[in-house]
Amino acid sequence: MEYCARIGTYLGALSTAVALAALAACGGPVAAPPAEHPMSMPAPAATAAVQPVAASIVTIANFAFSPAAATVPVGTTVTWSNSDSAPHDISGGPLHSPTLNQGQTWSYTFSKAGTYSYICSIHPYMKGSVTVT
Ligand SMILES: [Cu+2]
Repeated sequence: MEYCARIGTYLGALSTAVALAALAACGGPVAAPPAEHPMSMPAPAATAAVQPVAASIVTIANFAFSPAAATVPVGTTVTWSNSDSAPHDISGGPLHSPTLNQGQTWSYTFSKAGTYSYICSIHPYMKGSVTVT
């Protein structure tokens, strides 16, 4: 097992998955993975952070809000504009727009700081947020 232990040490610098695979191949007990292994793999797309964009106009196009994460100062009126031929709305928390057809807009004035998450209730996979600071 000395060989295997040495291999494990060398592989410690590599990804946890590779190190564990090598150790498992030796037939020995599999060590617990390190608590942290920074940069070992890219973040999954599902949890990738959306970069907030300072914007008071949110365009709805191709079944997505753009920017998906907008930031505005308190007191800003944000306007959503639907460019799609499909109808969309803005729904979440205090945000309750009517259905917007192509070319229609809807505005909401944010008077309190906070993060406001919303969806299109017609297409709930469409997600957006406005962070008011
Ligand atoms: Cu929609």
